[in-house]
Amino acid sequence: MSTITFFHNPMSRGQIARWALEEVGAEYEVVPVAWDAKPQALIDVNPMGKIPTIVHHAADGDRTVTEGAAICHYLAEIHPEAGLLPTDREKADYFRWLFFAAGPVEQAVTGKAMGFAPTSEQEGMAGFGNFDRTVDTLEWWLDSHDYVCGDRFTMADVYVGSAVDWGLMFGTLPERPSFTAYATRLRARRAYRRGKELDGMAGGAA
Ligand SMILES: N[C@@H](CCC(=O)N[C@@H](CS)C(=O)NCC(=O)O)C(=O)O
Repeated sequence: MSTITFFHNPMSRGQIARWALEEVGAEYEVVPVAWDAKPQALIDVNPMGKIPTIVHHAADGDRTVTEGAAICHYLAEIHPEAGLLPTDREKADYFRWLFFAAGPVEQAVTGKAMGFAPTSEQEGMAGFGNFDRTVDTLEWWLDSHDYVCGDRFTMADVYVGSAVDWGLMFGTLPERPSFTAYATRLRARRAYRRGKELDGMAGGAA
């Protein structure tokens, strides 16, 4: 049995986990998930039935991880040799932007794509404030940082970078020079390209 079981559908956020798995050189087995016939083994470990979901077959038992951002960080933790964990100095930036992408960016982009926007009275309660505030804040950071933690690629870039990459590809994020430059740097990575090839997405469509 492989060390990791990866429940996956290439037309999904599963691509984020695929890229992370390739970055750390994990040994994993893919269980394909059709939306209209989800395997019971997926539902048993994740009643949400969502992708990505991984099960790590550790020496002391199985460990399930869901949520793309958590999977990225977990993989960096169990593969420290890949060098994608933050140093002490980098931790603040790493966790700040990893959670910013999983929270405000995800909410802002999903809301906009589905036609929801908070009124000005609701903005204080909405974690992302509004779409423009969230996007401008991400741009503010990437204007002066090549990667989330500065000049070095870390696992946070797989998740934050996927948000930017997908946003530009689907037009759910506006074109900004720092977004385009960041996505270009990430798309040149060997593990990114390998993941897209394995998912049959090497042409760029997600
Ligand atoms: N909060 C999850 C979201 C995962 C998610 O929504 N995945 C979608 C595909 S992109 C899914 O599995 N949809 C199938 C369904 O909801 O039945 C994460 O961050 O990983």
